[in-house]
Amino acid sequence: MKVAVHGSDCDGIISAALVLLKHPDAEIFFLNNPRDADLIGELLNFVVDLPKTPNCKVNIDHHESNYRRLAEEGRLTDKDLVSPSAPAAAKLVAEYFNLKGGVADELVEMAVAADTGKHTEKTLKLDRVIKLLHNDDEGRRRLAKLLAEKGAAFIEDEWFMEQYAKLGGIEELEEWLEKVVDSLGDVRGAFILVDEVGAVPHYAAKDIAYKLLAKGCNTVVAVYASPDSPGKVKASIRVGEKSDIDARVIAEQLGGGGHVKAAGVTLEEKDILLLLRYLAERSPSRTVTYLRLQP
Ligand SMILES: [Mn+2]
Repeated sequence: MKVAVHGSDCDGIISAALVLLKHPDAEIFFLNNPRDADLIGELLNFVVDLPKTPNCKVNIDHHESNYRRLAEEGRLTDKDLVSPSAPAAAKLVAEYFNLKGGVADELVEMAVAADTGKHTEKTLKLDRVIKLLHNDDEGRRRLAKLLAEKGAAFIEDEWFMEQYAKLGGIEELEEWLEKVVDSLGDVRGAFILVDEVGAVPHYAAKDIAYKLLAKGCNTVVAVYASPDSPGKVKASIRVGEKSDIDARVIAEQLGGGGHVKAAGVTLEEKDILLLLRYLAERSPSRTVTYLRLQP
């Protein structure tokens, strides 16, 4: 049993955990970049939360872009479970393997929260550790196994707490971000792009976005450097609950992708200006705020 999952976010790792519930000995490939899915030379039983590869038997995914491409190219078969209306790939994995109740439900709930812009303190912690382990496949497998065993109680696991402690300085960072957000005053309905390059580590890059959304922002974009894309920057687009902005459409304008409430794109730093313009075009006040965090 060989399975490829998206390796750098909650939904992907939780999907791996659900696969392990059903097939504890499955070999899992963790991919940071969805585009790498094509490069795996081996025959894969399942490709999850990633675009369908020519070498896969079953594709389980919820990305609109993947669905559209597969439909256009006639590559979708009745073995696949590709449903853009699903809030998380993990939900489809649970459905596929008929995993219900207990740990499986807890896992699906966390994946849905993460992929629909409703991160909780718990899923944010999980997300940070996933980012910390971004090139450590053994660590990611251990994390997926831990999730399969303990569900939402992963947070009290000793090994998990050890990993979390490696993040170092995260409390001070959170305090600073909290202060920055408070200093902005009323941000209800605002469109804000936060330039965190060099100032906030990649594993905490989206935190300020969630803090701003909680204060009523319409759309927040966090721009940061990531070890996954040297020489470029990543932009994570997050959209508030009541907003009718589609994060995916904005990301796709620049070659990225994702979902309605959460999408992302990798950019040349100079293209931040372009992104600012696309945001201003959609903003009812016709403005976007550029917020630079200085290290
Ligand atoms: Mn997903």
